[in-house]
Amino acid sequence: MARKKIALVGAGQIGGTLALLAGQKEMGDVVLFDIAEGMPEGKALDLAQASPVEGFNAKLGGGNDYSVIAGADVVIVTAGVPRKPGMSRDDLIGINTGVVKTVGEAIKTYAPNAFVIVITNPLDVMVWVMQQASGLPPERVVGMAGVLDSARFRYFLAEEFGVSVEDVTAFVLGGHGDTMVPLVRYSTVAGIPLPDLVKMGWTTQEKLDAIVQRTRDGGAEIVKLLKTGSAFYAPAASAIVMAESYLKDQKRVLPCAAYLTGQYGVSDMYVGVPVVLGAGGVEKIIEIELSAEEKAMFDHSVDAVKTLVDVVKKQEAGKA
Ligand code: A3D
Repeated sequence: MARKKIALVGAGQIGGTLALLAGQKEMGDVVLFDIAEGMPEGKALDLAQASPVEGFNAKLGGGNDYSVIAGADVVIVTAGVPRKPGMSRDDLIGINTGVVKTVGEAIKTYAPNAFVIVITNPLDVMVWVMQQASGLPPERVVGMAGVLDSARFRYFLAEEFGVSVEDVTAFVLGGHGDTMVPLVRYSTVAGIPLPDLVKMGWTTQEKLDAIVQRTRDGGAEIVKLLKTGSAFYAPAASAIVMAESYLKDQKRVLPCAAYLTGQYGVSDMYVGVPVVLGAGGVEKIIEIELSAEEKAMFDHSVDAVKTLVDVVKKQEAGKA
């Protein structure tokens, strides 16, 4: 059986880490595309030279011509610019919309059968732009944010409770940004919901509220420390889990930015919701019942995404 092909569009901090992880996990052959001359080839060669040491079999290559992504089974998109300290994700919309549109058109030409995972910010809008530009069916175009946001939540909770990260599950809904909605009643330590753990005296409501806020600000905390860019190890690991679920038809239940057609009262937009990811891409969108307070937070988050989608629509109308 031929190896799968994973194309990484954008070979920067996240793209390079994606290539390493995809190689180490033997998910398939990897190609890196970037506009920076020599850089994707350089990273591919460096990683290929790590393969005998690490003991993985994967062909790695790269280039500045979109034809390198031809026939890819999975395309992960990080092309664009990341945040600098003091910038919000939304500040990136002007530059990154044009970049993602170009990438979408290239995917339409060279890899129309791929499963596409978008990481470029502002996430929920960029994945919408990608679907429009590529014309791929919405179930094969998703955005990575929820896996990362819930991983941050899980890590902070595991630290607070002094337990393994593996035994903490977390549930995050809504857009990727300051309005994301961490759902505490669906987040657990070994199946025990967080509100019960407060009742049991394992933590306090104040501490839990602080962790929720730290999760919302998780990206900004890292931007502030790094000074020259944004997080890349955990974002790459999160997208790899999504790619693996698709390639191996694992049917994992993961929070992803998915195209909604009426679920949660939202239409024609990408927002973070739990989905089943398998060989068919987004095979099912899981719609849970929200309390009035949760629904209000979710709607606020959706409004924030909608405002940005409208900005893009206006930009495009201005160009027409
Ligand atoms: P960085 O290391 O700058 O890599 C981006 C790469 O894109 C660079 O190598 C650029 O040369 C390349 N690039 C720029 N324009 C184009 C183009 N037109 N075509 C192809 N490649 C191009 O950034 P990064 O890897 O740290 O981050 C990439 C993106 O991910 C940014 O938009 C971040 O904001 C975003 N990000 C999202 C999350 C989410 O959770 C959604 C988390 C972290 C970062």
